[in-house]
Amino acid sequence: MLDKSARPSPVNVPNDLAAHWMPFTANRAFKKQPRLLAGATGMHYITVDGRKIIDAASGMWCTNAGHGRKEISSAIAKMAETLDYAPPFQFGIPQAFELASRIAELAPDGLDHVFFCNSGSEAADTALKIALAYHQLSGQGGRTRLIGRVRGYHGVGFGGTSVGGIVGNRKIYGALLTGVDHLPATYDREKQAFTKGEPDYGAHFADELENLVNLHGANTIAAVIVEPMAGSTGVLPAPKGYLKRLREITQKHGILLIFDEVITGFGRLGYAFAAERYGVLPDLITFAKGVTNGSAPMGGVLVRDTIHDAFMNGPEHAVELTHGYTYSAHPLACAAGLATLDIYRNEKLFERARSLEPKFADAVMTLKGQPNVLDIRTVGLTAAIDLAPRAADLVGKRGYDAMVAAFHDHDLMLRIAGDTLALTPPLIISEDQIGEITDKVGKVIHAVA
Ligand code: PXG
Repeated sequence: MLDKSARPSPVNVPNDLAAHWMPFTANRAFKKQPRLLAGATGMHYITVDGRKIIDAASGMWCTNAGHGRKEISSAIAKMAETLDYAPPFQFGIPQAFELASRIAELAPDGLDHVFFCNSGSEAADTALKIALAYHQLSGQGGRTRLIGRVRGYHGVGFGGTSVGGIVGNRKIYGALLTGVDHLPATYDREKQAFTKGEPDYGAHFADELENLVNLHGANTIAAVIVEPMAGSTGVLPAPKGYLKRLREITQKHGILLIFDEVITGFGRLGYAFAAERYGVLPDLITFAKGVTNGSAPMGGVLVRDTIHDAFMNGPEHAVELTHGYTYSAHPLACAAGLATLDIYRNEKLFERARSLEPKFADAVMTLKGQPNVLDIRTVGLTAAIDLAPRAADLVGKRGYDAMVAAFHDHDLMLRIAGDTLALTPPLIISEDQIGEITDKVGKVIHAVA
């Protein structure tokens, strides 16, 4: 039963945590020892008890320009006062068109159209649906299979969950979509451990697509979706040449290639999109998170001209794509997005990430040799440290303990994926702060040894 009686409580501290069923959270453990945040500025969060916590996670891979950016909050406030909501179906706002053009300008040539939604999950499902619809319109309606990858994460919609390859996220949800298959993961610790950047070993993992084509028939496969760097599953950079090979094979067989850049978009790997870093042109790119610096929910799909144009037929009064959301291109998110892109451009944050990459990689690699460290991977301004599980039946416990110790005892915010610690700081990070985070992570690793 919820206790709804009024009780005096300190500012910002709720007196009952029961009602909020928290997402992707160990609810019972959290509610016994909460990690409550009250504010944020620059590289730091402020906890409800007034502690300053350095953010090594960009919130959740979102705040690439750092926290509390006044340019963004004022743009949101101004828009909220001017235009609270506008229907995105059959009506539009100038800011949506401007933002779409600005994003398309940042994307590789040829990806010139943007379909807006509100999250990475919606972006992944939207991209899969566009791929299916495109084939249907092109007289290839038999292409209905979708291929994801083991250890891939594409959000929590039924489409994204189905093509996703993280067992724990799938196994309690039944059959999911039919006609889905998966490429193998690109990680082999024996061959790749302690690599900075893209591993030399592993381009051949893309060849497995040929086997899936042989098994199912190319004319049944609509699309392949992969993250250029698998983030949620613990930072797995694409092996050298892997994405190019995937592009060659998909192209050869008329299969669309979707890059899920929800994490890698907007500077994380030193470029606007990872597609640019790897010199590979996919057919669709999904994005979210960094597009608004996390300040308002927004996601979207960048679509290649040829695909978009295939829809622009039929009677002009008719809807071309029967898909969209009440909050697609929401005014507040559009305002936030425009202000965010100004900051990225004016402060050259993507270039900054690129120039900091070697220093960041060197710093994090100094943790090699610390207790229980099995592997360290780095790419762009992102790194992961695999710790050994506490025991076979306690997988994830050491990682969880590390996150808790970091927050309560070391004023550090980390992300975890099982026993892997993920570091993905805002791109405004200073070299001193890289050192500070690395020192703190070292202490945390010792604390959970
Ligand atoms: N695709 C990718 C590649 C993602 O990383 C999503 C889709 C889904 O986005 P939404 O906005 O629906 O959550 C994501 C989300 C982590 C972590 O700690 C990563 C994500 C979300 C939460 C935590 O690694 N990625």
